[in-house]
Amino acid sequence: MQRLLSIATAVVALLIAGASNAAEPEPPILTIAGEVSHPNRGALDPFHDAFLSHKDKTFAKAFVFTRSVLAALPQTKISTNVKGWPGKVELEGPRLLDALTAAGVATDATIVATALDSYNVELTPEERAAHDWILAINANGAPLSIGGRGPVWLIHGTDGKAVSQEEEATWVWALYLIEVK
Ligand SMILES: Nc1nc2c(c(=O)[nH]1)N[C@H]1C(S)=C(S)[C@@H](COP(=O)(O)O)O[C@H]1N2
Ligand SMILES: [Mo]
Repeated sequence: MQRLLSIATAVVALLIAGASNAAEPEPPILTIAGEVSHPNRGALDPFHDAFLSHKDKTFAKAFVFTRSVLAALPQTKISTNVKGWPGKVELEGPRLLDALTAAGVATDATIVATALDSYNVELTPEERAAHDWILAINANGAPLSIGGRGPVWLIHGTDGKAVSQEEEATWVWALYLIEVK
Protein backbone atom coordinates (compact mmCIF):
# COMPACT_ATOMS: atom_id res chain seq x y z
CA MET A 1 0.00 0.00 0.00
CA GLN A 2 2.81 2.36 0.96
CA ARG A 3 4.55 1.53 -2.31
CA LEU A 4 1.38 2.09 -4.32
CA LEU A 5 0.91 5.43 -2.61
CA SER A 6 4.44 6.59 -3.39
CA ILE A 7 4.03 5.59 -7.05
CA ALA A 8 0.73 7.52 -7.18
CA THR A 9 2.43 10.53 -5.55
CA ALA A 10 5.27 10.39 -8.09
CA VAL A 11 2.81 10.22 -11.01
CA VAL A 12 0.85 13.19 -9.66
CA ALA A 13 4.11 15.13 -9.15
CA LEU A 14 5.12 14.37 -12.76
CA LEU A 15 1.72 15.47 -14.07
CA ILE A 16 2.00 18.74 -12.13
CA ALA A 17 5.55 19.28 -13.43
CA GLY A 18 4.24 18.79 -16.97
CA ALA A 19 5.51 16.42 -19.62
CA SER A 20 9.16 16.97 -18.79
CA ASN A 21 10.80 15.94 -15.56
CA ALA A 22 13.92 18.08 -15.22
CA ALA A 23 15.65 15.50 -13.01
CA GLU A 24 15.39 12.74 -15.59
CA PRO A 25 18.04 12.87 -18.35
CA GLU A 26 16.58 12.85 -21.83
CA PRO A 27 17.86 10.96 -24.86
CA PRO A 28 18.95 12.84 -27.97
CA ILE A 29 16.35 12.66 -30.75
CA LEU A 30 18.29 14.44 -33.51
CA THR A 31 21.97 14.14 -34.39
CA ILE A 32 23.81 16.65 -36.56
CA ALA A 33 26.95 14.80 -37.63
CA GLY A 34 30.08 15.68 -39.54
CA GLU A 35 31.35 19.21 -40.05
CA VAL A 36 30.03 20.83 -36.86
CA SER A 37 32.24 23.38 -35.14
CA HIS A 38 30.45 23.17 -31.75
CA PRO A 39 30.27 19.38 -31.20
CA ASN A 40 28.76 18.09 -27.95
CA ARG A 41 29.71 14.46 -28.54
CA GLY A 42 32.52 12.51 -30.14
CA ALA A 43 32.86 9.82 -32.78
CA LEU A 44 30.29 7.16 -33.59
CA ASP A 45 30.59 4.24 -31.22
CA PRO A 46 29.61 1.00 -32.98
CA PHE A 47 28.21 -0.52 -29.78
CA HIS A 48 26.26 2.37 -28.23
CA ASP A 49 25.28 3.88 -31.60
CA ALA A 50 24.00 0.52 -32.86
CA PHE A 51 21.27 1.93 -35.12
CA LEU A 52 23.59 4.45 -36.83
CA SER A 53 26.26 1.80 -37.13
CA HIS A 54 23.76 -0.64 -38.69
CA LYS A 55 22.98 2.09 -41.25
CA ASP A 56 26.75 2.29 -42.05
CA LYS A 57 27.02 5.83 -40.70
CA THR A 58 30.34 7.15 -39.42
CA PHE A 59 31.35 10.48 -37.94
CA ALA A 60 34.16 11.90 -35.85
CA LYS A 61 31.97 14.43 -34.01
CA ALA A 62 28.38 15.54 -33.78
CA PHE A 63 25.92 17.82 -32.04
CA VAL A 64 22.94 16.07 -30.51
CA PHE A 65 19.61 17.63 -29.55
CA THR A 66 17.14 16.42 -26.98
CA ARG A 67 13.52 17.36 -27.46
CA SER A 68 13.81 19.95 -24.64
CA VAL A 69 16.79 21.63 -26.28
CA LEU A 70 14.91 21.82 -29.61
CA ALA A 71 11.89 23.18 -27.71
CA ALA A 72 14.09 25.79 -25.96
CA LEU A 73 15.08 27.38 -29.29
CA PRO A 74 12.70 30.09 -30.64
CA GLN A 75 9.64 28.28 -32.02
CA THR A 76 8.02 28.85 -35.39
CA LYS A 77 4.52 27.74 -36.41
CA ILE A 78 3.55 26.80 -39.93
CA SER A 79 0.20 25.65 -41.16
CA THR A 80 0.09 23.25 -44.09
CA ASN A 81 -2.68 21.44 -45.88
CA VAL A 82 -1.64 19.17 -48.72
CA LYS A 83 -3.97 17.35 -51.09
CA GLY A 84 -4.52 13.89 -49.69
CA TRP A 85 -4.10 14.92 -46.05
CA PRO A 86 -7.06 14.64 -43.70
CA GLY A 87 -6.96 18.41 -43.11
CA LYS A 88 -4.84 21.35 -42.02
CA VAL A 89 -1.79 20.48 -39.93
CA GLU A 90 -0.22 23.09 -37.68
CA LEU A 91 3.45 22.30 -37.16
CA GLU A 92 5.68 23.85 -34.55
CA GLY A 93 9.39 23.67 -33.86
CA PRO A 94 12.67 25.57 -34.16
CA ARG A 95 14.04 26.87 -37.43
CA LEU A 96 16.46 24.49 -39.15
CA LEU A 97 18.84 27.45 -39.44
CA ASP A 98 18.88 28.02 -35.66
CA ALA A 99 19.61 24.34 -34.97
CA LEU A 100 22.40 24.30 -37.58
CA THR A 101 23.83 27.50 -36.10
CA ALA A 102 23.75 26.00 -32.59
CA ALA A 103 25.72 23.02 -33.90
CA GLY A 104 28.17 25.26 -35.75
CA VAL A 105 27.31 24.28 -39.31
CA ALA A 106 28.72 26.57 -42.00
CA THR A 107 26.14 28.56 -43.98
CA ASP A 108 27.59 27.24 -47.26
CA ALA A 109 27.39 23.57 -46.21
CA THR A 110 25.26 21.01 -48.01
CA ILE A 111 23.29 18.81 -45.63
CA VAL A 112 21.67 15.40 -45.96
CA ALA A 113 18.57 14.83 -43.84
CA THR A 114 17.87 11.17 -43.14
CA ALA A 115 14.82 9.51 -41.63
CA LEU A 116 14.45 6.31 -39.62
CA ASP A 117 13.18 4.52 -42.77
CA SER A 118 16.40 5.68 -44.56
CA TYR A 119 14.48 8.18 -46.72
CA ASN A 120 16.92 11.05 -47.28
CA VAL A 121 17.03 14.45 -48.89
CA GLU A 122 20.05 16.56 -49.76
CA LEU A 123 19.65 20.29 -49.24
CA THR A 124 22.17 22.69 -50.78
CA PRO A 125 22.73 26.12 -49.19
CA GLU A 126 20.50 27.58 -51.94
CA GLU A 127 17.68 25.14 -51.18
CA ARG A 128 18.07 25.82 -47.46
CA ALA A 129 17.86 29.58 -48.06
CA ALA A 130 14.86 29.32 -50.41
CA HIS A 131 12.40 28.41 -47.62
CA ASP A 132 11.83 28.92 -43.92
CA TRP A 133 12.61 25.32 -42.97
CA ILE A 134 11.57 24.14 -39.55
CA LEU A 135 12.35 21.08 -37.47
CA ALA A 136 8.80 20.41 -36.34
CA ILE A 137 8.42 18.58 -33.04
CA ASN A 138 4.68 19.19 -32.54
CA ALA A 139 1.72 18.71 -34.87
CA ASN A 140 -1.65 20.22 -33.97
CA GLY A 141 -0.34 20.79 -30.45
CA ALA A 142 0.75 17.19 -29.83
CA PRO A 143 4.36 15.96 -29.78
CA LEU A 144 5.45 14.03 -32.86
CA SER A 145 6.11 10.40 -31.99
CA ILE A 146 8.40 7.63 -33.13
CA GLY A 147 6.11 5.42 -35.18
CA GLY A 148 4.28 8.56 -36.24
CA ARG A 149 6.00 11.43 -38.10
CA GLY A 150 8.51 12.00 -35.33
CA PRO A 151 10.84 12.40 -33.70
CA VAL A 152 11.25 15.41 -36.03
CA TRP A 153 9.59 16.51 -39.28
CA LEU A 154 11.70 18.69 -41.56
CA ILE A 155 9.24 20.86 -43.45
CA HIS A 156 8.66 24.43 -44.64
CA GLY A 157 5.66 26.71 -44.88
CA THR A 158 3.90 27.25 -48.19
CA ASP A 159 2.05 30.57 -47.59
CA GLY A 160 -1.22 28.87 -48.49
CA LYS A 161 0.09 28.00 -51.97
CA ALA A 162 -0.37 24.50 -53.39
CA VAL A 163 2.73 22.35 -53.05
CA SER A 164 4.12 20.32 -55.92
CA GLN A 165 4.97 16.64 -55.55
CA GLU A 166 8.67 17.52 -55.95
CA GLU A 167 8.42 20.02 -53.13
CA GLU A 168 6.55 17.64 -50.84
CA ALA A 169 9.22 15.02 -51.53
CA THR A 170 11.81 17.31 -49.88
CA TRP A 171 9.93 17.20 -46.58
CA VAL A 172 11.33 14.50 -44.31
CA TRP A 173 9.24 13.00 -41.53
CA ALA A 174 10.75 10.59 -38.96
CA LEU A 175 13.96 12.64 -39.23
CA TYR A 176 16.71 11.63 -36.80
CA LEU A 177 19.98 12.49 -38.55
CA ILE A 178 21.44 15.43 -40.44
CA GLU A 179 24.85 14.87 -42.01
CA VAL A 180 26.97 17.88 -42.92
CA LYS A 181 29.12 17.52 -46.00
N1 LIG B 1 10.66 9.46 -43.73
C1 LIG B 1 10.07 9.67 -44.91
N2 LIG B 1 9.76 10.93 -45.28
C2 LIG B 1 9.17 11.15 -46.48
C3 LIG B 1 8.89 10.07 -47.37
C4 LIG B 1 9.24 8.76 -46.95
O1 LIG B 1 9.06 7.75 -47.67
N3 LIG B 1 9.85 8.61 -45.72
N4 LIG B 1 8.32 10.33 -48.60
C5 LIG B 1 8.39 11.70 -49.11
C6 LIG B 1 7.53 11.91 -50.25
S1 LIG B 1 8.08 11.38 -51.76
C7 LIG B 1 6.34 12.56 -50.12
S2 LIG B 1 5.38 12.95 -51.44
C8 LIG B 1 5.78 12.87 -48.79
C9 LIG B 1 4.60 11.95 -48.67
O2 LIG B 1 4.11 11.83 -47.40
P1 LIG B 1 2.85 12.60 -46.87
O3 LIG B 1 2.11 13.22 -48.03
O4 LIG B 1 2.07 11.54 -46.20
O5 LIG B 1 3.46 13.60 -45.96
O6 LIG B 1 6.72 12.66 -47.71
C10 LIG B 1 8.09 12.73 -48.02
N5 LIG B 1 8.86 12.42 -46.83
MO1 LIG C 1 6.30 11.67 -53.17
